Amino acid sequence: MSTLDKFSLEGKVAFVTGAVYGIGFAMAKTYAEAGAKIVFNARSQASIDRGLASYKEAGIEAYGYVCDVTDEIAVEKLVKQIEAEVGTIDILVNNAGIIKRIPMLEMSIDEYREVIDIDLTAPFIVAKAVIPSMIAKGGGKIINICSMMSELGREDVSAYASAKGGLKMLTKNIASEFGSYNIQCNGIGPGYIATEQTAPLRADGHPFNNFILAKTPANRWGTPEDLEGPALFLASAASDFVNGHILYVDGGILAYIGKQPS
Ligand code: NAP
Ligand code: GCO
Repeated sequence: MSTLDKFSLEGKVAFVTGAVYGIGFAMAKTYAEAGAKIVFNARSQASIDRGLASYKEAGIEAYGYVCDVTDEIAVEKLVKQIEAEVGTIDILVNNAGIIKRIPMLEMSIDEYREVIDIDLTAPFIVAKAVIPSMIAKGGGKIINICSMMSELGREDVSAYASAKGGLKMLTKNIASEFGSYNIQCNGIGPGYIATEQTAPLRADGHPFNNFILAKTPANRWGTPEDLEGPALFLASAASDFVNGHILYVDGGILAYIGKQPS
């Protein structure tokens, strides 16, 4: 197989959770361009319909299912439904996620638990449902969407940072426990990406906007498209000996102390 052929996903089934828009949609679109069948889920039929329309507009015939990733029974049923209707899942991307920006002393335990449930427990639930068939098939790829907050803290994101830090270690543990079954589990750690999730931080004149530009050597917010190449690499045979790695796609944020005062 030539090196470029290793990036092909022909004949593969890719399940990208929460891939209605944003980062997940960009990754799924790339996987489709590489030949994969695309499966995604969301919490409402309205979101599914929105996603299906977007995929259709991009010329992609995706499969969308209503399923809350925190519901273990529903996830187990969904995986069996996908296997029956689409095929065994070769590539799982745990993309679905939320953030709550609340000062820790003001955050309720229910708010904390909601973030942990979606951003950390759900990737465990979905991976646990998918791995047995990957083992039976002879291997697979699992990609967990981590964050700058897998490495760094900041005010008001205690639940999110706890979840994304844990997701980094869940990634390494899945890599350790299932590497012998030819399953590679890696993470992608996006920097600050312009999506609906970060829209509040990019509002006109929001001080955080200038803060992030000063913390990013690339001096710009990332776009979901910046994640397409790294996502294809980790989903393809090109990364068959990469396992337990968190690939940060951050424009250099983690390497940079920040723009020095002029
Ligand atoms: P987004 O635009 O807010 O999209 C999040 C997606 O997740 C939506 O489609 C949402 O669908 C879905 N979702 C949320 N909770 C769900 C649940 N319980 N069950 C099923 N689907 C659920 O987010 P994004 O910015 O693209 O981020 C995607 C991932 O990247 C997240 O894990 C996020 O933490 C991570 N990330 C984002 C950035 C960034 O700067 N944007 C940086 C690093 C990491 P519905 O709400 O319609 O159900
Ligand atoms: C925030 C942002 C970040 C990004 C991302 C950075 O409030 O700090 O939402 O958390 O979403 O996770 O990698």
